[in-house]
Formats: sequence, C-alpha cells, structure tokens
Amino acid sequence: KLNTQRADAPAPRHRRVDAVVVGAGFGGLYALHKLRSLGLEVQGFEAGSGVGGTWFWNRYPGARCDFESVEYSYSFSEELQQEWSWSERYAAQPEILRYINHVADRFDLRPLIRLNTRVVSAVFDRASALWRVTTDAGDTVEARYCVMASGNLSTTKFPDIAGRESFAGDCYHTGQWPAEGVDFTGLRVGVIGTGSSAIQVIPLVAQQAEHLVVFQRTPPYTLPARNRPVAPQEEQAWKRRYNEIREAAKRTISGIAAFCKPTQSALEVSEEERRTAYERHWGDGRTSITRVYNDLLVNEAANATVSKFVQDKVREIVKDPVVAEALVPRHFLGTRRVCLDTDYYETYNRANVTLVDIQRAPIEVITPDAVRTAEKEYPLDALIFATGFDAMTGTLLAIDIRTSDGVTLRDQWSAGPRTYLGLMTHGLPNIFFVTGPGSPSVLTNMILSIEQHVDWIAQCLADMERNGQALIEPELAAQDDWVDHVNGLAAKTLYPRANSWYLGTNVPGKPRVFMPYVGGAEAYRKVCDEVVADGYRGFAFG
Ligand code: N01
Repeated sequence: KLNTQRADAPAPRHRRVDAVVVGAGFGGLYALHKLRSLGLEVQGFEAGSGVGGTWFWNRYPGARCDFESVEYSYSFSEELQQEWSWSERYAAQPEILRYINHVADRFDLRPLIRLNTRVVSAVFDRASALWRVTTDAGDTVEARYCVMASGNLSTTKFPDIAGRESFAGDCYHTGQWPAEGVDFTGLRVGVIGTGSSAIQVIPLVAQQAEHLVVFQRTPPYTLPARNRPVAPQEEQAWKRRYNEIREAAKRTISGIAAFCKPTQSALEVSEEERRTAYERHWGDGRTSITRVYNDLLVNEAANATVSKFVQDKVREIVKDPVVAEALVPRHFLGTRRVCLDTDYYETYNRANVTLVDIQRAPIEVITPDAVRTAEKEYPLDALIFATGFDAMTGTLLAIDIRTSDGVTLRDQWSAGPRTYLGLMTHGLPNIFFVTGPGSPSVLTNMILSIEQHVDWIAQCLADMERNGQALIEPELAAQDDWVDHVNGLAAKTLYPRANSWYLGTNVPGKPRVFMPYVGGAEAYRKVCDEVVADGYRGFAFG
C-alpha cells in the first residue's frame, strides 16, 4: 500500500520560461515566489498531487516537526508570520501541510505549479544556453535557469531483505503514507527501523495494534519533546519578538534561536554542573543537548558525558533491563540525527510491544506472513518500513542532469557530491541546488537554510540580469577548495565516526562522504555573503 499520491497527469505542455523550479515543498514554493518577484517567468513542477514536499508525503501517525513551529516557519513575510497561528509547540504534519497550502494560496503560487508531474531530465544546450527540462507527463520546457528544490529526504529507501516482495499483508513506508490513513486495530504489526520516523510512529501504532514488533538495528538517541499547546500569551510574545528571534537564529550553528551557542568545554566544568545542564536540556524538550558545550561533537571524552547521561535515562525509563540494554545507543550522541519523541521509551513498557535486536540476530527473510530473524519467526499482518531515504543526492541523481556536450551530474558526483557552497556544480551552468550537499542544510533549521539559499540565488540572478550575464558556474578550483574545506571540517568532528545517512552508508554502494557542511548556519551565511561582496568569488560568468 505505497502511496504514489498521483492523479492523472495533465496534458503535456511545451513552453519557454525564464526559470524552472523543481519541487513544491518549502524550498520550491519560496523559490517560485522570490523568482517571480524579480519579474522572471517561472514554471514549477511537483511530482505529488499537492504542494508540501516532505509534509505532503510523510503522513504517518505521529509525524510532526522536531523544531518548534515558531522557528520552523517562513520569515520572509511579516504579514504571514503575524497572521498564522500555530496550535502546538511542535506542529503535527496536518497543521504544517495546512500552513504550506495557506502560503501557496496567500502568495498565489498555484498557477505556477504543474502537479502530478515528475521531472525526469534536464539537459543544458550549450549553443542556446538553455536548459531543456522534460517530465514524465511529456512536458518540455526550456529555461535559462533551473532551481532544484527537490528535497534532501524525498527518495524513500527499502531494505534489501530477501523475500520482501513476497509479504502478503499490507506494507507501508513512512515516507509514502496513504493519505486516507491506516487502521491497525486488531493487527499484528511489524516496524523495521528506529530512526526519527520510527520513533514517532511506534508509540501511536502500539496504542492501536494488537501486537507491535519493532525490528531495531541501531538504537537512536531520542529525547522527550514535551510538546504542548501554544498558549495565547506565548503566541503574542513570539509575534512581538519575531524579528529578534529570526535574527538570533541566524547567529547560531543550528539556525535555531532557542539553541544556545556554546562557549565552554564539557570538560572544564564539574560533573555536577554538567549534570544540571543536561537535566535542564532534557527537561526543555529540545535537541539542543548537543549544543550545551562546544566540544560535544568533536571530543570523545566530552561526548561521553552527554551520551552516558541519555543512556542512563533509557535505563531509568524502560522497566525490563534486557530490553533497556538493547535500547541503549552505543554511538556518540549527535553523530546521527538526535530524535525528539513522545513516549518512545515508555512504549517498550507495554505488554503488546516486542523489541527485536536485529544487530544481534539479523533478519534472514520476509515470508508471506512473517519476518524471520536468525533466532525466531514473527508472524505479522502488516509491515511498516521506516527505513529512511537515499538522502541528499538520491533525488537529484534520479534526474538525468547533463549538458549537450556530455557533462553529467552523475559523473561529476560519482565519488560523492561535489559542489561550490552546496549551490552549484562545476560544468553545469545555471542550475542551482536549494540546500544542496556541501551546505549546512539538514544539520540546521531547514526553513532558515532554504530562505538563505533562495535569497542568495535570487540576488545572484538579479545581478546577472542587471549585468547582462547569461551564464554562471563555479570555477573548478573554487569547488575543489570548498569540497576540501567541507571534508576537512567534518573530519575534525565525531560525525564520520557513526554510520548514517549523512554519510550515505544507509544506501549500499553509495560513496562514503559526509555530505552536509558542519561549520554551522552563521559561518556558512558569512562565507556566502563574502563571496557576493567579493564579486562572486569562485564563480565564472559568461
Ligand atoms: O530514516 P533513518 P527516518 N535492515 O534513515 C533502519 C528527518 N525526519 O525516515 O540505522 C534493518 O533515520 C535504519 O537502521 P540503521 C530526519 O532528518 C525528521 O527515520 O541503518 N534496518 C534506521 O533505524 C531524519 O534523520 C522528522 O542501522 C534498516 C531506520 O531504518 C531523516 O528524516 C521525522 C535497514 C532508518 O532511519 C530520516 O529519518 C522523520 C535494513 N536493511 C524524519 N535499512 C522530524 O522532524 C534501514 N534500516 C521529526
């Protein structure tokens, strides 16, 4: 029961525009708005039957944002942020999707978007300096610029487990959840995976299913979200301070004003002081625990203090000591995405929930009515794959992006993504990646990073139009230096020490490269601004 969320594709269209925007999630919608405001004619394409991107597809029970809504929202329009009200501290998927739809209407973006239409190729013709974009609905659109806002977590991934296709019960992927919802009442349900999606879906499915079996390979670190309704006074206070909050967010590593910018080492304070600080952050309901001290993500001994703190919490909450021990994460906290949950660990105290440690006894086969591990068979009526995405590069590489003289994105990125500033790749002129690999993107508040990238791209296009420049691409040397810088920074941290989708290790055969820029939102913005101030240093124009 995989949701493709597609209606019949509209009749094909052939036209010439100034810019194509691929994707109508947070990134694509803002790009459409911004580019249109420059006076450009823009064509948007969206594979789904509605706008929303991530929030359109990930409709599983419990899906909600793990950044507070006050920060995980657009800042580009004062009217928008004043008129919209968030009902919860961490908005759930339906509310975020309503917000995105409101934005599409409020800024009249729908006429710019072809829904139910997946871009399959983009070929740059050197002679005419135009991109020719084709879709699975048969459209061909020529454009001077392409803006890829196709998402970092938009290509779902299934595990290569023998017999997967033979399962006779209903199968779901959290990232392609049926819009009409699913009723698991009375069913024996299996969940494979224990990442951010799984920790949200598990507590809710456990409340419904007759029995839930969770197949866990790597235990995550997850902290209590402490979600709650937003009180009217709280909302008014936000709304008075919105500009201050947005500006403060820009001056942080994570792009979140509520996250402190650490100045101290974890090792220069007493154990008691550390414990008090960690308790405060555990009580706050944020993932900011990784930012309490400035060396938690670079120093093993410092990290051990915070990792142990959370590990002990797991042992305190989960009653069965064997189950608790299996749930205790072993990697350095923060090197894989830290999750926020509501009752995740508590769910394992329920009588109808079984945790299966597939690190110890791997899944051998999926049969028509069961999942069999090296130790035991688990009969199931339904199976949920919470197995993640071919992150950051998967969606871009699924599109045949090339030039007429044979430069292809797939070749350029064959050993891992290579970009200048995460924005563009050498050899491929006039095509921009919104929050692409080599930018802070998934390590930060995505909305802040999307706005920063789209603003940068829009300014760049406005400058090109004004200066009569038709082409832009990064110089090879600038790109090489940037890639070295991104890799060098990552290598100084603990991030590459854990397998994760940041490194592509969840996809067999994918090059092991740490893809996001770890230097933080503030430092990254400064570099981007300096590049512009320095006459677009590292870019060549034609
Ligand atoms: O995916 P994941 P996700 N056999 O890749 C397991 C964002 N997000 O959809 O770690 C068995 O994190 C895999 O095990 P392992 C957020 O950025 C945000 O949960 O490879 N298991 C892992 O446990 C997040 O990080 C929000 O050992 C297999 C799980 O499947 C990102 O999206 C909510 C397997 C995949 O976890 C992705 O999260 C949801 C196999 N062959 C998502 N293959 C919020 O804002 C994979 N697994 C709240």
